[in-house]
Amino acid sequence: MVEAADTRTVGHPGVGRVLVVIPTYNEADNVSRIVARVREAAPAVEILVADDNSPDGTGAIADALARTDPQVHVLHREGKEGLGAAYLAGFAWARRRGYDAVVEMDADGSHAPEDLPALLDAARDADVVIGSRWTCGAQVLNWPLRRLLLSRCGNLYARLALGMPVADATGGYRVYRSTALAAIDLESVSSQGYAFQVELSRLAHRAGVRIVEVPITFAEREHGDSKMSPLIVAEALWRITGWALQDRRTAVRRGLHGTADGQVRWP
Ligand SMILES: Nc1nc2c(ncn2[C@@H]2O[C@H](COP(=O)(O)OP(=O)(O)OP(=O)(O)O)[C@@H](O)[C@H]2O)c(=O)[nH]1
Ligand SMILES: [Mg+2]
Repeated sequence: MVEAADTRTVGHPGVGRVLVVIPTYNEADNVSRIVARVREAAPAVEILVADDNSPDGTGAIADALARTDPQVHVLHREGKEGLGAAYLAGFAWARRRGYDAVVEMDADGSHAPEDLPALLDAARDADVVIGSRWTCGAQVLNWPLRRLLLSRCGNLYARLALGMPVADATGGYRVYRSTALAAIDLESVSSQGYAFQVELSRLAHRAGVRIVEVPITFAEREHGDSKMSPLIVAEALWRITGWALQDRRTAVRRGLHGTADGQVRWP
């Protein structure tokens, strides 16, 4: 029998030691379930629950899980600062401890841990793997029409405005290898909600790292409340527009030529 410590050292073949960062805010109904599913689906990975002092006691539930499982860790943060800040703290935690790859995963079950082995397999030949809802073979279950439209339109806008060949730039189920995290200037990242995922996609694309998309089965959350708000959508819209304008200004200054489709190719 392989001891837990040995399994942790081995990690995922061809990728190395993997830390799944799960940000939580009021996910008491979900946190035990998602941790158990990850442990079952990918026994060699470790988990970091990054909790923003959830009033519903999610942090204490995560602590109890960590006490009985050496592959589960908890990062307690002082208060709610948004998804982006929680992920940045999780990335820093992972880098200090020398993990070879970090996974982003929601706590609400929308990102199926059963898809994780396929994402990690793809990471053998990529620096960033995006679990994509909008790639051939993906499935989106039980999402209302308005959420489907929001995601499709938001991704279309991000792709055209930023010239990124990424179908699901807002998706939050991802693998970042340490090579990608080292190439991206994480200090410069300031967005919070969906914009955080778009900003990291943009920075990864501009850093020239290898990005691949793998189809996933995405499902609407079954328990707990969404933290999505009109403010998060608005943040994504104004930030994407701001980056697009900034890219064009930079391109003009450097004498780069836009392409026929109005996009800018980075050298
Ligand atoms: N630590 C931390 N986690 C957060 C914060 N806001 C959201 N989260 C977590 O981020 C993940 C995604 O949030 P969701 O509310 O599911 O947002 P969403 O998936 O865009 O929206 P839905 O599709 O409606 O579920 C969940 O695990 C949340 O608990 C925050 O401010 N701090
Ligand atoms: Mg969700």
